[in-house]
Amino acid sequence: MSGGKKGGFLVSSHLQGEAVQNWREFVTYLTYPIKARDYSRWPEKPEGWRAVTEAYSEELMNLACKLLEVLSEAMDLEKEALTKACVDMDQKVIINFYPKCPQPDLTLGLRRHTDPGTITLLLQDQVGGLQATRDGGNTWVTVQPVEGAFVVNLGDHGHYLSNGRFKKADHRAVVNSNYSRLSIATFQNPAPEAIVYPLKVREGVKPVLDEPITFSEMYKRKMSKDLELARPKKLANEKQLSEEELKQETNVKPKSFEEIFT
Ligand SMILES: O=C(O)CCC(=O)C(=O)O
Repeated sequence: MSGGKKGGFLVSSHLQGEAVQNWREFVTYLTYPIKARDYSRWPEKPEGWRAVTEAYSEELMNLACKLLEVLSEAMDLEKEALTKACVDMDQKVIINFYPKCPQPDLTLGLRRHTDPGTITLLLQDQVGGLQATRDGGNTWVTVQPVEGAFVVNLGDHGHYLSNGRFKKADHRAVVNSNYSRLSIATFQNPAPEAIVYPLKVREGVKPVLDEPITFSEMYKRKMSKDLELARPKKLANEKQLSEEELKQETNVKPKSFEEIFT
């Protein structure tokens, strides 16, 4: 099994040029649409892993569809509104392993981020390390693990569809020096060509987006914004650059949706 564009085993997942690297190893693979599955990138061991994974993915796809129905109703929309807005829902799984770390204060398991998709179902072990913030990262609340329970995070897509009424989960993972930690994140995403725009805009309220865009375009913009934020920090640390030099050095072309996301 190898790393690569459509999944596989990877160590850390920092953005190109980012100063802080994530203290994690992970396996990632696409599970939906079924035709996109690339079994050559799925682990061969332990025996039975593939069958269990397929069953797990199907159960989580069903659960996600139910949750989207509930969310649609909470947004005063018809039950099928969110699933329809996803066109044909994609699913991607990441199994995160955070080894115990001798100096946890100097790193993060996974840097602060929001998930790009509609919702994420996260299963975490009993070690704990998931944290969320509501004030832009000034304070962090630990999401205590509950045995057998999923954490459901709203992603950017869900946030935009609700016109910002429902907030995207701004989160990160910290590590500790005593225990390694495992989590499984199942990302429920719209199809790349799905249109991202609020499904209902209340009277007198401004839409959170200027225009409808595709999910693939939304993702590209998100990645290029993240790159912009990450690179200057790293460059400024490495060398004393003038503002003009910094601008030129940070003018990197963002990768396409297909390059990054699949
Ligand atoms: O491990 C965690 O608790 C968070 C995982 C996560 O946010 C991710 O995989 O995107």
